Amino acid sequence: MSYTVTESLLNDLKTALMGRKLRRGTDVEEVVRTTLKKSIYEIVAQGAGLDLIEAVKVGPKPYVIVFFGINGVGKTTTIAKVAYMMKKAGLVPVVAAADTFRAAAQEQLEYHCKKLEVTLIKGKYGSDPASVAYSAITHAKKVGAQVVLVDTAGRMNTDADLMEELKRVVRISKPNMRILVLDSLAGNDALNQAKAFEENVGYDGVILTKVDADVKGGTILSVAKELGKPVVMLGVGQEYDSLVKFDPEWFVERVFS
Ligand SMILES: Nc1nc2c(ncn2[C@@H]2O[C@H](COP(=O)(O)OP(=O)(O)OP(=O)(O)O)[C@@H](O)[C@H]2O)c(=O)[nH]1
Ligand SMILES: [Mg+2]
Repeated sequence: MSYTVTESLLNDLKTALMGRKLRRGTDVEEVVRTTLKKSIYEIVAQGAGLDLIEAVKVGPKPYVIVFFGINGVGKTTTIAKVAYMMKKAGLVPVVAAADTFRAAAQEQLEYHCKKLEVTLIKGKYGSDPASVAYSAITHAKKVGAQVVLVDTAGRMNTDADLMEELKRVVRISKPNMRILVLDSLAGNDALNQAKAFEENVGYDGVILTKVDADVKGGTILSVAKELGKPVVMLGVGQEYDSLVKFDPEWFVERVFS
């Protein structure tokens, strides 16, 4: 976890414990643990609560969600999981393969969409990703689909050209929600990534992936404390159903388990 989080937890502990009188026989370790749990809960709970399905249900139709982040964090896999979740909730999604950049990106989405029986709108390799997103939105309007999920190419936070391209995708597709996908294994670099995407396009919430591999979840703690944006969902595996709503209580239990 980041230095700021560490410092804040230490301060909380000091404030809560220093000078406090404990009865003889009290389990001191237990008192420290309970205090620490409370501090961690407060950090992660402030960012929780945004519900994607609810947002789509009450939002404009079609509700457009754009997903972006650096290379390999799990954007495409997450979109497949979100499409699965939307379908299960009785909503009709359309997926836009607006990653026209990486070889086989379109095929990867095609594979998922076929399995999930979800409409995929593609463009030619190297074609304008913004126009792919636009076509998907037009298609969703035509067929009355409630939600459009826009996949974008992975881009390093330092790549100015690709950031410009992403700005264009966002400008043209006018998303109702912009999701930054972060890899929970990125540690504190996730914060640098978030800063760059915030400066360039802005985002409304975060999905953290590979939480099944992230032993204790320090990245989640740093992200919740320092970004001031909701952690919407967590990717906890490679299956379609391994996307869960972020639950602060579950997180605290996990840290201490
Ligand atoms: N264990 C685990 N693996 C995941 C999770 N999410 C994604 N992955 C894996 O991470 C790898 C990259 O996933 P992609 O969805 O292709 O990532 P991407 O961000 O679309 O990658 P680019 O489009 O190349 O930038 C794949 O092997 C996924 O199966 C997760 O929650 N848990
Ligand atoms: Mg991808």
